[in-house]
Amino acid sequence: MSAPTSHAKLLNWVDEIAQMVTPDAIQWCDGSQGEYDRMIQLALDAGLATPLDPVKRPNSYLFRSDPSDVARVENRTYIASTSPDNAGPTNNWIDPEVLKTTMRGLYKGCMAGRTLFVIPFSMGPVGSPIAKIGVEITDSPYVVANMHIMTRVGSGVLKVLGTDGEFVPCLHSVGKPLASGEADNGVWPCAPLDLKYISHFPEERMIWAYGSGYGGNALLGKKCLALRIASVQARDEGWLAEHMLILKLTSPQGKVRFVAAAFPSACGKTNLAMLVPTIAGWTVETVGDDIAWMKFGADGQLYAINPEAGFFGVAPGTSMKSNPNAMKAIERDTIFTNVALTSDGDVWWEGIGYDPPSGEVVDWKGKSWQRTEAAAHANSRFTARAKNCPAIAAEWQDPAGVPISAILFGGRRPGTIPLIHQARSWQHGVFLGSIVGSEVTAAALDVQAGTVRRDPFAMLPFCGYHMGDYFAHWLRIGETPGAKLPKIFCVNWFRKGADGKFLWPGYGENSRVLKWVFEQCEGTGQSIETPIGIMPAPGAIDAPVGLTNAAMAELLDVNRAGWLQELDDVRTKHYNKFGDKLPSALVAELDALQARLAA
Ligand code: SAT
Ligand code: MN
Repeated sequence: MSAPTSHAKLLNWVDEIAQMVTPDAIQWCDGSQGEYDRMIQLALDAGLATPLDPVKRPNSYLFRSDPSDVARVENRTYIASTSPDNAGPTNNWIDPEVLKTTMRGLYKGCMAGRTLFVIPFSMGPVGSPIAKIGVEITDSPYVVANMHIMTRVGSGVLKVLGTDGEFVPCLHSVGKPLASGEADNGVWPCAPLDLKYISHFPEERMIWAYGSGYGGNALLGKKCLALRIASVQARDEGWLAEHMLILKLTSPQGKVRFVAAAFPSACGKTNLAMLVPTIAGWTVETVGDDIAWMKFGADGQLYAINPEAGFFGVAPGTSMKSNPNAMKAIERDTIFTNVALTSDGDVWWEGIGYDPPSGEVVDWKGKSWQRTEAAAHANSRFTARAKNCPAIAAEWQDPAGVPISAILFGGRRPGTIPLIHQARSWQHGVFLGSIVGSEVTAAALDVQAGTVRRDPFAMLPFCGYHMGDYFAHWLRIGETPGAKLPKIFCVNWFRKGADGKFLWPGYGENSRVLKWVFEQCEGTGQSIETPIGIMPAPGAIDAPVGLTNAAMAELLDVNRAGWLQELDDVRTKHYNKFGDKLPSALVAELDALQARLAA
């Protein structure tokens, strides 16, 4: 098939890669429905996909990955900048030339027996001035189909690229060449863990991934381009590329505020973005559930776009109670990965809100489920189209973005961190973002789930440069002349009581907290000053039905001893890592907070 572009740099790159990886065929993707269907057919033929019941779950498919290839692999994720100082202490640095030599060795002949797909994609509406174009080369039809949902793929993108437009080259291979006559035959193709590489070359704006077919390791527009590479571009160009959902909050009076919120992977961003308020008259609509690109508008406000076109959401725990909008978004046209299959040809997972129908349940490993282990993998996912979500906001594709009034930071914290507190200033807010901690979830393969780790701005696995410089960049953004900055808040839905149970019901009840955020933006909120920042005055947040006054007080308690311990941990185990790249303004915030707590 001849190439549908005359973009010389792109053609040369595809040529050069093809010579290295020696595919059987090359196919340029056009993003059409026919192409999507052909990708699914290839996966069905290879025994890698199962069609779901066409009445219960129209146009939807289940994939089961290899049990070794179920999540991002942080210790195989590299930032290959020329100097280790550009990657910083929180990234795995490797010399770009050394890495290229190693990876060229792996890529050599790696697409034998397979088709090389070229996927031109846009992060953000095609042609929008804030969108960025990437081109992914992959040998995985699963990746092509997922990219169709998660990004804007196709000929329109090539048109925008023209003959010399800028694009981020993204090379991906599952790392499993096929011998002549060999087929996948139901075995998810990937390479062993120690041969997997998720590599970023920030200075060249280039991505090379090898050996994994899963999620953020393989859908290179998402974490690799829209966060790791884009964060470097944002630093250089004066904007923000963040791991944040974007939601539209409308008051009973019809006043609209947009809120962005950063939480680590698998901490409920999708649920918050699609929340159904329990308080009368309020609505939440979704602009994005994972990534926000924010730039200043002429009026000095920060405007955010969601660069994605779909949701790659965590399945377990998603139910009509926790997230009815997600449940509706996945009713059709959805790819499920590593969930369980029921006897009536539908999907099932832990926390879906009902028992599976009688008959055999096939677990995520493809075995008859014996009920001794989870039926769905903890990081099993749905890939769903944003346009199928009933809560999608009218503005979700607005190329101008939406003006952000408030930014929330949060994580899973069983103790110390209250339900909500507000930063006293932008600088204090940057400090709060820089010290976010969260219990580790199943979204990454190689970190111990359950322990609390610092995850500044929820960007620990996604910042493409030195985290100390990233903090400085956030501080600089706050000094932009004429800026009308969003207010910054910290939230914690996950505080536990002495009995080990969650104190706060979460989900739709989080609307009570959003209402206070809205009121603070309007200047009508009732608040008090505390040593840790601004907090709701007693009674300013209505307690959900059934929540005792004592529980509410505990949720909003300033635990001085806990905070002092927290700050000691920040000083000695977190901030100390950044050396002279740690902005002195943040140390000043730490000292001042400690002094206020000790007073
Ligand atoms: O990185 S993924 O896209 O696989 C999901 C996540 O960790 O948020
Ligand atoms: Mn994420």
